[in-house]
Amino acid sequence: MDRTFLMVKPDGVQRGLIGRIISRLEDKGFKMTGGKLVQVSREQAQRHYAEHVGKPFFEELVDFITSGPVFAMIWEGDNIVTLSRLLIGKTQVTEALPGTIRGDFAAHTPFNLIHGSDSPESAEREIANFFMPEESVRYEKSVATWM
Ligand code: IDP
Repeated sequence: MDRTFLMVKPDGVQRGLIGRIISRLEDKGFKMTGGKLVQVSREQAQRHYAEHVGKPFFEELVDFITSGPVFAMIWEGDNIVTLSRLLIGKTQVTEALPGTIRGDFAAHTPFNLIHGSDSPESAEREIANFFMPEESVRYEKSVATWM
């Protein structure tokens, strides 16, 4: 089963959107297999956003992600990396379409509410940065054959 790392960013936690964001993923039929509130350290944030080191917004991004708790999650589903990014919407809020999480709830970049891995390889790297192996739970959903 494909899996990905999703994280409600500090703006989403502060705005009380954890539940509504989780609902979007549950509505699609995906399965959460790990989840917790985390106060991200600067080192952990720098590892998470290593691909953006040197970009003009990097320090601002690390400041943002460490500014309050995030809700870190592992989710499973067929093609979940691609499909969850479609649900999330484009990075820039001016391009995020209505109907997507960012399109419906975010109005300022970088405050775009949620992170989603961009490849299965990134997902595994990001999961390892946030979760111990025993923190993810294996279980079956009885509706899985219908979705
Ligand atoms: P993604 O979150 O849609 O995968 P990335 O390009 O990986 O997008 O960027 C990571 C995060 O960095 C974005 O979600 C956003 O919060 C922030 N960011 C990206 N581009 C900019 C920018 O041009 N200015 C400020 N922040 C940005």
